[in-house]
Amino acid sequence: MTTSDLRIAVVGAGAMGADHIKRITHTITGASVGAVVEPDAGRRDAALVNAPGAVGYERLEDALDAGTVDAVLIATPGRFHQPVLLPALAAGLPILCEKPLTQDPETSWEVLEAEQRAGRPLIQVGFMRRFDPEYAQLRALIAGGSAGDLLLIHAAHRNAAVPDSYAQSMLITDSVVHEFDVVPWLAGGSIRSVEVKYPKRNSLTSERLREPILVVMELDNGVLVDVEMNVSIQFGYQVTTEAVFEQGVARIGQPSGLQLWQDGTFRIGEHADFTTRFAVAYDRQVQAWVDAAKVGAIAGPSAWDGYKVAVACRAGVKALESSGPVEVELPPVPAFYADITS
Ligand code: ISE
Repeated sequence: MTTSDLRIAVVGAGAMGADHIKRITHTITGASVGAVVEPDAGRRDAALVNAPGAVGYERLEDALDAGTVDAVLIATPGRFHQPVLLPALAAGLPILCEKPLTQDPETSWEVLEAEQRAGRPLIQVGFMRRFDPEYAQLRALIAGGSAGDLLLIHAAHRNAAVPDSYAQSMLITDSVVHEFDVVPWLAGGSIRSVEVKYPKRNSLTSERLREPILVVMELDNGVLVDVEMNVSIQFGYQVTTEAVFEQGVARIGQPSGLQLWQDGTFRIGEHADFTTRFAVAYDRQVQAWVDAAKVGAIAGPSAWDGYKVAVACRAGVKALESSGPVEVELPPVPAFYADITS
């Protein structure tokens, strides 16, 4: 820690919070963990081992009262985001909020209002895929037009398994939520409608789930996107994208690393989960946020981006239960966000 370090309160010390704590302590520069806010004492103590000098709290308000926090990283489950966002905004602190911004458009809108009262953009939403080098390359290819216009995208989002707490609606709100952010960022335009189709059910999935699902998004620039969302694929974690242009095809997210030919077979490793698949993206995201926070800015998806995704998620959840496309209707972007929207 140096005196110019941004002192971060990490709120939530579950898998993602613990991962960010290690990242802040060991990988990125210019920041340190000043507080770990977690009601579960066991988790809090385990997380504090990787946060030398940090103090543990049960509530964010107590950490804020101590006056030793410069910024807040929110890594609680999504349903707790709003109650943490509001005091952090009232304290005028920079915030990195894991996805989703909140659970629904109404509470996300309340967060937008609170941020506007704070007077400047304070929230960056943790849609980390925007910081993945291959996603950035694909975005540049699309924008540059060297392969012609983008026509359609095939995406696959595959998890080996999900925890017992994962409900059917979370196929959209916890998983496809990433595509709802990253696809418009890649392809330009915004989502006009969302449709969900059900292929044959995977008999290995949990009884409470009906999946995989195929999500079809129509963008207002004519680009069509299909996402295979799969949360019991068993073999590992895989997020791939194939973009089809007028004059070519581009792919990202292919397995990389050691390739092995042996005993008449060819093998290459695959990720087990998102913490390794997107490790570089998470590192770059948190570093960019820290650097920007120090100069009073954000460096990634804004709260307005989070709001737009909340609206798309509402349509997506409705589409899980209906046939045909569900429209996505957004209000006009508030002036406050007009210049920082992606
Ligand atoms: C998880 O919460 C994530 O955010 C991962 O990136 C996603 O792939 C996974 O499906 C979600 O459950």
